[in-house]
Amino acid sequence: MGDHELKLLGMWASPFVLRARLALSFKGLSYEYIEEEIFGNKSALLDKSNPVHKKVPVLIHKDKSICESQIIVEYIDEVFSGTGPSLLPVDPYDRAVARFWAAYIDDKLFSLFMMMIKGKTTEDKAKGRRHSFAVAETLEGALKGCSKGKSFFGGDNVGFLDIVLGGFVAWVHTRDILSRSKQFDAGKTPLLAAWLERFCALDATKAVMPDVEKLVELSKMRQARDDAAAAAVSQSN
Ligand SMILES: N[C@@H](CCC(=O)N[C@@H](CS)C(=O)NCC(=O)O)C(=O)O
Repeated sequence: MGDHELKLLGMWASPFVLRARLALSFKGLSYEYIEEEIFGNKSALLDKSNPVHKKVPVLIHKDKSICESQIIVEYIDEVFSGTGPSLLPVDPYDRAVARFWAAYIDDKLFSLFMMMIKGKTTEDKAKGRRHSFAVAETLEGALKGCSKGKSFFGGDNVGFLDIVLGGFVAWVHTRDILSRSKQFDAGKTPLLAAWLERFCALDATKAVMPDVEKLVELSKMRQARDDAAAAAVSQSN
């Protein structure tokens, strides 16, 4: 469990779990990782630790559970303020701006990802992808403003927003492979494209990044399953 009595309930492919893992990795904190079977057999520990949503990630710190990925990242930053780099900006206004963009990422980027993956028709999926390019352009402006010309949303170092967006990078690569295009295109969003490369090259990121080939396989499997279910429905009508 490491020196800090930390456990993380997770699922390897989850972008939200990746956020918690990134925060722990950048802080240099050790913890016990427990893989959950979220699509079938949720453990009694998960039910007990997140009775409201029964979702991962859940961080368990000295037997107290903390739910919701953004809240977990903030908690880690506050409780372990003396360990590793500081993640949230120091200035209250900069913190407010970071939280605004974090909410935007969850609200817009995540729902468009779901639309690209789970859209009922090819047109729905294409629409999701088109809208996600518009969201990337908005995030390009956010990166420009927050980084103040430096390498990361957090400035010279990775901060809260880098981790919030960073949770999605493995899925960005996965969608890029499946769609044979670039979500963060160097021509349209050069700052974001450079950020993606820089962020993925960091050791603390590499240490916790899920295997993109496995994510591609998982996506193909889910697609085949959804296609079979849709075909069965249309045959029964
Ligand atoms: N808003 C939550 C979202 C967490 C979430 O959606 N987790 C998914 C895995 S990606 C989950 O546990 N799903 C299980 C379920 O829906 O029953 C967060 O930021 O932590």
